[in-house]
Amino acid sequence: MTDHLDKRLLVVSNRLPVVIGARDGDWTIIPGSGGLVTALAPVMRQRQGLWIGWPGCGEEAPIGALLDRFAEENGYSLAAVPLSEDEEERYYRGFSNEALWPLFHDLLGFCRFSFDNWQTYLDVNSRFARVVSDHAETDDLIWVHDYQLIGVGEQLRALRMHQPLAFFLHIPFPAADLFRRLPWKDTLLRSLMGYDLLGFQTLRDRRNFVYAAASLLSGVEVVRRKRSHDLLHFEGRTIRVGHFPISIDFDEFDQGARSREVEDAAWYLHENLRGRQLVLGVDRLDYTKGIPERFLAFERALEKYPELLSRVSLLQLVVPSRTQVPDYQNLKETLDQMAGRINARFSSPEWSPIHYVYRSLDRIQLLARYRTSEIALITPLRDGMNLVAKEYCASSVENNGVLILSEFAGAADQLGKGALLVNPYDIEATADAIHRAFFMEVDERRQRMRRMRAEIRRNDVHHWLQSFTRALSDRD
Ligand code: GDG
Repeated sequence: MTDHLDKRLLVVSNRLPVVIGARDGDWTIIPGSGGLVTALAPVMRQRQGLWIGWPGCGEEAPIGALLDRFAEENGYSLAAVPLSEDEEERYYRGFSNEALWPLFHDLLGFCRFSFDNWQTYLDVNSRFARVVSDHAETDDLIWVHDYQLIGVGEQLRALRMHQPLAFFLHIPFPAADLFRRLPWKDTLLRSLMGYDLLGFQTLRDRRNFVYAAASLLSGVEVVRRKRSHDLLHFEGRTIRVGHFPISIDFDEFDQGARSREVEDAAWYLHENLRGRQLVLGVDRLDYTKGIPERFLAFERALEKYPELLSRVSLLQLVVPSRTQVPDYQNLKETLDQMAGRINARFSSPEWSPIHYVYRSLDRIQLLARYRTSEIALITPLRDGMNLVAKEYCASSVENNGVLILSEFAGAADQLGKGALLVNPYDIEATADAIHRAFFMEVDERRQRMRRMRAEIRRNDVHHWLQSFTRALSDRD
């Protein structure tokens, strides 16, 4: 049996884990933030890994020199796959974000299926595969990430690469009946079957995929179903399919939230609240995150339970995202209007119900808000996992936060016993959950939060990484 745990890791993702910029005429390259970078960076360092992706900057940047500098400073290497503006438009904004993203989040109405975009998606996926084959060594473990790069595995096989090929999907996999609507469903399924290991976020995603593959692609045979994984046979190969819920570095959030800087920032926030409870929402600007529905539920709570007036505010942080895509621009306008309308309806001279902030906060300010908010309202219409929910719990160091969580977030599988689960389309029930959370006794808050924190501590991101890489070595 080969032990994949010692192999060099070659990670492939749409974006490299860096931010490249220019300051006062000097180019800078710094590690990006986000769960995946935090999770993978230590392992990449330990195994002198290689990360391949689009650098996210134009050709004017001295990319070679910047990547060398990054490798020296961070202990693992990067290789860039450049994209032209047209490719960025068609492969990334077009096919990935206007076809696969909404389809995989069950939002067929947002889908735009364009044959030209699909062709560019395939071309860019082959380009990624060629860069991988130029850099890969015989003993590498190749790990491709997410919906933008589904086709890379099959292309690598066509290039006769014999290394183990693994893929992890960060977003949900839809039910077969929905997936069937994709005009290129066969090719996409066949591409997924090009990997040796397929990882999904939840058991539901894994089942959706296995059912779609077995029912829509001829020649797929399910040879074993176990609790931990399924084995499929296709064209003489065996494909292992598992679910590996991604997580966060619990200790980092727990310790970060206890730090002096966060404590000071949290104290300052608290002083300004004058005894009011804070309900927190944190999301990338995205129509899958259910922000308009959340505003309506909060409005309904104020209408239905007047005892909440002046005693609770919703702080909604929205991080700008995909700003070039029209649906995202429309959503921004909708949110501006809704927040304005609700505030005009309920505000008093010393209180406004919704504080809507459209920008990214630094980590200390984010953790301070996690720590201070008595309630988190995280209600995506559909979400692969939702790391914000886990970050909120890990930062709730006084054990007294209440998490209201959508039952359609992958995180509901792990946090369902401690959170108040809601259907985000059910405005009435979400309003009731806000009321219940507001009046929840301290003992119940503590009991629920302790459960969730214990779960995240046990199943943290290091555990996720280990179980995924271990699954590649198992042969049963
Ligand atoms: C995709 C899937 C899956 C947010 N605001 C600020 C900020 N953030 C950080 C959070 C968190 C991240 O952004 C958002 O992660 P999510 O998991 O919630 O959502 P997606 O971006 O949609 O991620 C998702 C994930 O991939 C991993 O597999 O869970 O389902 O859609 O880490 O902390 N960070 C800072 N300032 C902010 O204002 N610094």
